[in-house]
Amino acid sequence: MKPKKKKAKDSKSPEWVPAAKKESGEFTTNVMPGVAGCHDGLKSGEMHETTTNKSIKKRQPLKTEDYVSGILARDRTTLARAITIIESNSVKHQKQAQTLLTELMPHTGNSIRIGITGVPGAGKSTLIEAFGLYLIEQGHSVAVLAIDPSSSITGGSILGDKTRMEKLANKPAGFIRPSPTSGALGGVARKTRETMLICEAAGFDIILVETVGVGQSEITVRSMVDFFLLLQIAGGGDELQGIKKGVMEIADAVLVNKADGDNKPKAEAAKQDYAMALHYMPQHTIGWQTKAFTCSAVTGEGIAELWQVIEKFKTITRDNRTFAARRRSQSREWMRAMVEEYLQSIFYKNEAILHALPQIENAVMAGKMPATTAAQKLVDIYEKKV
Ligand SMILES: Nc1nc2c(ncn2[C@@H]2O[C@H](COP(=O)(O)OP(=O)(O)OP(=O)(O)O)[C@@H](O)[C@H]2O)c(=O)[nH]1
Ligand SMILES: [Mg+2]
Repeated sequence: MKPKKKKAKDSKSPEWVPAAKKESGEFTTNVMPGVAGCHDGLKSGEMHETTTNKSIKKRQPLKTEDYVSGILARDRTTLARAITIIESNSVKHQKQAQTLLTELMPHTGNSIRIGITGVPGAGKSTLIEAFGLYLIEQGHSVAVLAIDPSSSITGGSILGDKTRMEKLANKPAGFIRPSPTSGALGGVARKTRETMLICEAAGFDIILVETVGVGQSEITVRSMVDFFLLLQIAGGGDELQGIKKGVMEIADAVLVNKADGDNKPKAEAAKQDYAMALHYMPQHTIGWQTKAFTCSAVTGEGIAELWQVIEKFKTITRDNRTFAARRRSQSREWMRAMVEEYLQSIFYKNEAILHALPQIENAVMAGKMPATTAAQKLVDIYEKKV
């Protein structure tokens, strides 16, 4: 027999109970008073950290001086938050980012900036992880940034890279920041350049910038690094992949990856082909002859040699002053590119231009007005000459 249910002390009967059960009070349903505090029995003041309003509150933005001191103290959280400010499109954040960069300028520049490009699947991320870990072992600190034109559309390789470079990401001397995801290449490039500067201020002495080899992004990365590495693979059907696109002409080294296992002889043969092709190409960096090498990002063979090549490059270009001269001209070109971008954006937002543009454009497209005349007309409208 079931034990009789005792009526709970503070319970009340429901509004209706069967008459027969009313007296005994053994009806199964009783109305209980609400739980004081939380469902887990804690008083309301003792709730878990994760459920308090405090934790879902927006993080307070830091003052510029706090960003500066945090970055100079090599605090990664502050660094990551500062990058978020740099990547933000809000006018307020952009202003703060510029003040921050100005403050940090004296602490930037003490690194070697290395660009790495190659067709999708060439092994860039795998190489960066192996190379980054090697460099950390040698006592360096390594920041990895990416300019990935495909990620803004698919978001795909961001996730991939984070898992592919897991070991490097977990090292205190390693820092990985995926490509900023919004905007045109110009905008992404600005953010990556500025991120590079604050990583330098945070003490990273080696900056690796990865880009997937799909055209314009390679030129963009070349324009922000000291050393440009083209990663190739053998047996991709098109042995001399870089030649057609002219990427080899802007490279400081060509590295044939995946030189391991059965693929080793093929990789060696590809290296010879590249060496031959490079022989006929003009020097890209004064005093430096671009050469071809092989490596395996998986076995690690050739990784130490790659660093030797880069160190040699650094010594030669520092001695002949190409290193500093290139950085100076890169800064000037960058500034000019920013001016162009800004002027273009205010031009096309101008009301008079917005008004006149469709008609003039149609006339050009219909072959009724020469493009040069049309451009001049638009500029005259902008300058209020007509
Ligand atoms: N055998 C061999 N496989 C490699 C080597 N390096 C990379 N791989 C493999 O090649 C594939 C692509 O490598 P990733 O490092 O993702 O190539 P990626 O160039 O970064 O590719 P995207 O970011 O998509 O452009 C992966 O499956 C790697 O494991 C290598 O040296 N040897
Ligand atoms: Mg990759």
